Amino acid sequence: MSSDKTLADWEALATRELKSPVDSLTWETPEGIAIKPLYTRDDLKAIDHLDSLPGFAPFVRGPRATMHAGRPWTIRQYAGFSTAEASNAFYKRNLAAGQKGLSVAFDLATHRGYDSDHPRVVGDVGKAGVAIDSVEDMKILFDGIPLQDMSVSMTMNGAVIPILANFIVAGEEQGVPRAMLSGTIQNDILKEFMVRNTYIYPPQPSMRIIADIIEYTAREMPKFNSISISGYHMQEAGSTLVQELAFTLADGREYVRAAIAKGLNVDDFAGRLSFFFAIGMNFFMEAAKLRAARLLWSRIMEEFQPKKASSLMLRTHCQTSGVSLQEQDPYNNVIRTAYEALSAVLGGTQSLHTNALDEAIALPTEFSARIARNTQLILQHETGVTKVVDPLAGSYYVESLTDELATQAWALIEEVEALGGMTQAVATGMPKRRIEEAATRRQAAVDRGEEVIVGVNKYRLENEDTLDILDIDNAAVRLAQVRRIEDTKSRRDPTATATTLARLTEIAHGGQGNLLGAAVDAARARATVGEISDAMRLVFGDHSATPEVVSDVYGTAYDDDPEYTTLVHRLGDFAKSLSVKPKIMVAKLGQDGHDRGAKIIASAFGDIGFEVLAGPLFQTPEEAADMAVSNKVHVVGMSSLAAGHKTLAPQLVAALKARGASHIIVVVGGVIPRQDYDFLLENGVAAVFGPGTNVLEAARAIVDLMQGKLRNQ
Ligand code: MLC
Ligand code: 5AD
Repeated sequence: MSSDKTLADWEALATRELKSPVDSLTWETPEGIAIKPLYTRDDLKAIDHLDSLPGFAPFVRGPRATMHAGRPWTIRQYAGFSTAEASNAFYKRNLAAGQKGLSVAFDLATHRGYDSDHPRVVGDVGKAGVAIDSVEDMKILFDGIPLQDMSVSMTMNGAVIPILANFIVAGEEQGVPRAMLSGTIQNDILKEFMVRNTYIYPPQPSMRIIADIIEYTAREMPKFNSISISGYHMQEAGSTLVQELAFTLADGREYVRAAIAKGLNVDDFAGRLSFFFAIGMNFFMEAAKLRAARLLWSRIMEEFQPKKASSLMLRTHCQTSGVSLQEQDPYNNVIRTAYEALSAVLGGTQSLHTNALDEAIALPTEFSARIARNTQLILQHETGVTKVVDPLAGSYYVESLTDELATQAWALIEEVEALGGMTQAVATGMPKRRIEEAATRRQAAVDRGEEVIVGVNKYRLENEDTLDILDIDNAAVRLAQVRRIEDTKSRRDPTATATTLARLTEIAHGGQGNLLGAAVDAARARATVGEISDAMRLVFGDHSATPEVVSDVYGTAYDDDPEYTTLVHRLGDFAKSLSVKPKIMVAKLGQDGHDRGAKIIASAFGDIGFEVLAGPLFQTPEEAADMAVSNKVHVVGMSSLAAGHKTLAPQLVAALKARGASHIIVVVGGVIPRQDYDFLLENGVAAVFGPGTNVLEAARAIVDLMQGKLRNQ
């Protein structure tokens, strides 16, 4: 029966039901998209992608004709910790239990091109991922895993040349020629400068490295995806979905231009570009985002006039959102991850990682990894979602969202173009600033309870059980790695190592040849990751960034909130009594580049009335102590998200003491398991602020500490 009711009839009925105008139900998302309570056929009128079919450009409905019905997405869990031996055993168990593809997480020392015996990485070895120093480690990592059959993703951007070279040689020594290797290397440096921060060299040589890798893989490794253009980390850093979409696709366009500038034909490499997005809690919007991404990418690629349809195709990996997961009531994370996974699947992902429930505090354990993996296995085998292609197509709401996201992202992509493309835009700091503003705004919304997080700012438990978590003995891993480095160096032919490294430096200088090609020779000659990185450092130098802090975002969100105002006044009075503004240094130690938390704290504390000194990334404890002392700060807030806190915080306390500066209060914030609080407090740390901390409460606690301590002096 067709209805004779009109939209006006519905509006009248809805207004009566609501007892206020229907517009009051419109939800403004962080993207600035107005979500109406009802979508109808009318909303589809202006949308022109509705008739497209899966497998055909512009691929809104998916890159493959049969999508998950023909082949389900790859269950690809990102993992790696401590040594190559331990990670290899973990991979084998996961594969036996239903995982389909591998995805390697390297430790931060490796990311930044340092061998495990380097003094700057004492707190980082084996912590956030597996330590890899040479081919010998890489061979152990894949021992018993046939590389001709297994697709391997490697998340590596800074030390991408030595790591890919080591992988190629490990394959070779397993008897698998490089042409048969399948997998993906992340190799996406632009987002590192924006959000993830595991860069080594400045932007220009970094872009050259990418072009060299695309060239090498296009010629020699036809089954290997040369890049994984990543928006994931932008969302983790606090971006909106429009920003994630726009900046990622703009990055992709920049890489295509770099490869073409190197003389490559677009059809020779475009089919092996791949993407990577985060999937957060805005369920329909996230699925729509993947559809919009495919639509826009094919539009961007049309500009390069490819002949092959596959050159227009966006294929992507997705990971459920780490930042959406919480320390409090952690089993809720299983539920969040399951919704996010379903959204990624409905959006048509090719490959998926589901986060573990202990995400907010540690790396997965055997148990949490099993639940995370089973979340995908159950989706694939029990729910029927794989049986049909793009089931959300035709939904008034999802199609409207797809269109709206595409329109908004396109406008931002045009803004980037007007700045001269993404490399230029990154140099102006625009994308990073926009993301940091969005992150700070979001934090204020959570702190104010406007955005509900169950178990954190609403329905919080009175007592939390402690969770068993993975704890890595960083010192033992480091010792084992140092021994293997010594052993590898003692067995190699020093002339071959030196010659191949010199050749790499020469190519970096502008000599003929491909950086990756030369690095493969060096890796074969057992040059280490650090040595290969240094051979290029000699020419390229190190990139260093001065941290910028956004202001007036957090404070503005509080407007004239009484609690906020009270704190601001209290701080003001305290400043008068001290005759200076209370001064806090926000420090990032070791190779941990995750700076979302540090940036939010710096920005919010500045608004509240602290004088904030933002330390640079990658300081040693001694460097941070020097900076704190010479700037006469009252407090050092160390932000730790990569598990180095147990090594680095006591070192910072000791370094301050050695400089006669024990009066400086040390607090630690970030991903700190409850199990570690006592250890830190016993080792000179005055307070610990774990995940889910309300920024205003942290500020209040720090003022308490300062007033207590400084009054007594
Ligand atoms: C797929 N195939 C089909 C099909 N679907 N064939 C017939 N019918 C269908 N319906 C074919 C494909 O063409 C392909 O073959 C093969 O099956 C595999 O499918 P795929 O879709 O290409 O999947 P996969 O191999 O898993 O590749 C997915 C990818 C890739 C293209 C997105 O780049 C990838 O795996 N990325 C993972 C990235 C990742 O794990 N990153 C972790 C980041 S963690 P052929 O021959 O065409 O190849 C991180 C965190 C941090 O970054 O910060 O540390
Ligand atoms: N093992 C498993 N997952 C990891 N992540 C980061 N490092 C590891 C690791 N070694 C995941 C977390 C994090 C995201 C960047 O990747 O989910 O949020």
